[in-house]
Amino acid sequence: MTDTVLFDYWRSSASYRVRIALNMLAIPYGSVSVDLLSGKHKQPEHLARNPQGLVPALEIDGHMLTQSLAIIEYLAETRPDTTLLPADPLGRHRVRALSYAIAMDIHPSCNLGIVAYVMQQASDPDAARAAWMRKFIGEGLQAFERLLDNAATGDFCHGGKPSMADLCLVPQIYNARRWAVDLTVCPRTMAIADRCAALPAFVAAHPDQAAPK
Ligand SMILES: N[C@@H](CCC(=O)N[C@@H](CS)C(=O)NCC(=O)O)C(=O)O
Repeated sequence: MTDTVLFDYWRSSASYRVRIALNMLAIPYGSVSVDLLSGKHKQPEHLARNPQGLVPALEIDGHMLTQSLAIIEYLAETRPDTTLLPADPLGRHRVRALSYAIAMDIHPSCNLGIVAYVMQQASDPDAARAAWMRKFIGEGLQAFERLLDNAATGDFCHGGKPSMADLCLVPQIYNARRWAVDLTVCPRTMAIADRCAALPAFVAAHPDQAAPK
């Protein structure tokens, strides 16, 4: 079996999702940090891994994979006994819908390149960035809270085991805290996020563990 290498950045939510998945599946992997702040993700070396110029990219099973949710689904399909996606179609739909609510609706509007552009247009860039983050993460998480008001929600976003949706939620909450988003209005979401955050696979994937020493 080829070595598994994750090309990531410690604060990247999308990378954090994949780190949790690899830990949950006990897949040993090495990490290569791609420094977003100095633009390493736009250099030819990283574009050869991911032509989009984004992290993460995962080298696994002799392939270079991109897109965190597609990577997680690949892992769910190729590794036995995962709880990342439920066995039933309706359950899979729900886990994907919850995951997309974060990964496709909240996360892209708060990405580095987007926010850098917002800052360029503003007379007070730092204040504009903070207001932008609070608005889009706050509104998105309030919608997520409403989605969790569902009989299929259990100790975790879907039922009693962590799934891909929880892997999306925890990094988004890390990001929300970074920007001082009001999370008191999302009690259901926070109870699940706190429960996940205590699990070893999530602890080991935390940005504090992945930060360059
Ligand atoms: N949909 C992609 C998103 C990847 C993504 O946006 N990664 C961010 C870090 S979380 C990034 O590389 N940002 C660099 C930039 O915006 O220039 C995925 O889930 O993998």
